[in-house]
Order: sequence, then C-alpha cells, then structure tokens
Amino acid sequence: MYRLISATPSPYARKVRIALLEKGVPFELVTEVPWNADTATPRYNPLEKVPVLIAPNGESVFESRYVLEWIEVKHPDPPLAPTKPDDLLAMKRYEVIADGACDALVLLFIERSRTHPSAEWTARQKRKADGALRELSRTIAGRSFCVADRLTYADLAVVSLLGWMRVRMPDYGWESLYPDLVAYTDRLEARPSFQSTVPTAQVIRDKVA
Ligand SMILES: N[C@@H](CCC(=O)N[C@@H](CS)C(=O)NCC(=O)O)C(=O)O
Repeated sequence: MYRLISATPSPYARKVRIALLEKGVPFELVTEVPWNADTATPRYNPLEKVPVLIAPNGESVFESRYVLEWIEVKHPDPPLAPTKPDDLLAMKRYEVIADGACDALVLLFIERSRTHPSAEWTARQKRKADGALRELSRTIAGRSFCVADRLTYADLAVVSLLGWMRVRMPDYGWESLYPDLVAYTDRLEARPSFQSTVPTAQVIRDKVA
C-alpha cells in the first residue's frame, strides 16, 4: 500500500490526494505539520517538504509535480494528462502558474507570522499572486475545465490553489474580483475527490521565521 505524507492545508499535497482518488489507487494518509521541528518529513524528503509519496517498495517520491508525473506513469488509467501535445503544454502552463502562486503565497503566509513583516517582501509576493490570479481568470473564465474539456492536472493545481486561499487567506478578496474563478472552482469542488480533500488549517507550533 502507498503512504502519502501530507499536511491538511497543503495545496501541493491536495493535488496528489485528488489524483490518487480519481485513479482509485489506495493509500494511507499520514498527516504531518512539516513546519514543526519534530516533523518526520526530513526522513523521507531531503528538501523537508510535503507531499511525499512512499511506494510499497519503500521508494520515496517528492516534489508535487514530479509525484504527479510519477503517478501518471505508474497508474495511467484514467488519464489525468491530455494526449495532444498542445493541450499537454497548456496543462503544464496552468500548473506552473498555480504552483508558482502557491509558492508566493506560502512565502507571504510565513512572512505574516513574523513579528516585523517586511512590507517590501509582502508586496512582492502579493504582486506575483495577483498576477497569477489575473492570468488564471483571463484564461479560465466561462470554462468547466482548464484544458481539453476534461479533468487534468491543471484543474487539480488551480482548484488546490484557490481552496488553500479560502482557508489560509480568507481576507485576500479574490472571490469578489474573479466571480468566473469562483464559478469554475465551485463546480469542481463538488466532485467527491475534491470534497473529501477540502483543506483545513493546521497550527504551526514552532517558530519558523
Ligand atoms: N515545490 C514543492 C512545494 C511543497 C511545499 O512547499 N510544501 C510545504 C507545505 S504546503 C512544506 O512542506 N513546507 C515546509 C518547508 O518548506 O520547510 C512541491 O510542489 O511539492
């Protein structure tokens, strides 16, 4: 049986959880708080981040986009990547934007936890997230799926980003700016694999910044 080292709010881990559920691959969910000093995460990933997928033979696979590629190779059915080359590239572009926005927002989230957050750093990361959301709205508005009229890793990435924002940054204001993104993400959030992985906050006990 697979084991997935995950964190309840993690947008990166959520993509992997949804992919395994959509493909009907059984796994044991191991929940960690990767920011805490006593997390087991470094035992499985030298980069000390979740998600980490541990295969039945003990192999550990980390870095969410690589984990998804790995799953797609090992468990191709049902496919979550398009076959047409241009659709594949379009899917990857969405993943880059959504994961990049997550990266900026996680930095912003950590910065907010400092006693004296840097206004410059905060503005820099927010600018990136704002730009990503603008681009996602421009390209997704009115669509049911990002590419190829069916569920792909692009949708997993975009919905995981927006779901994380709802939990960790409820004051961000993207929902009033981008009603098209709300309609898109709410439709997908109704799928069982998305419903059973809705993010929840975790308390980070230790000082990390
Ligand atoms: N690029 C990584 C990002 C993963 C990531 O940043 N995970 C966060 C949780 S949401 C984490 O484990 N952070 C702990 C740390 O950076 O020390 C991926 O896609 O897997």
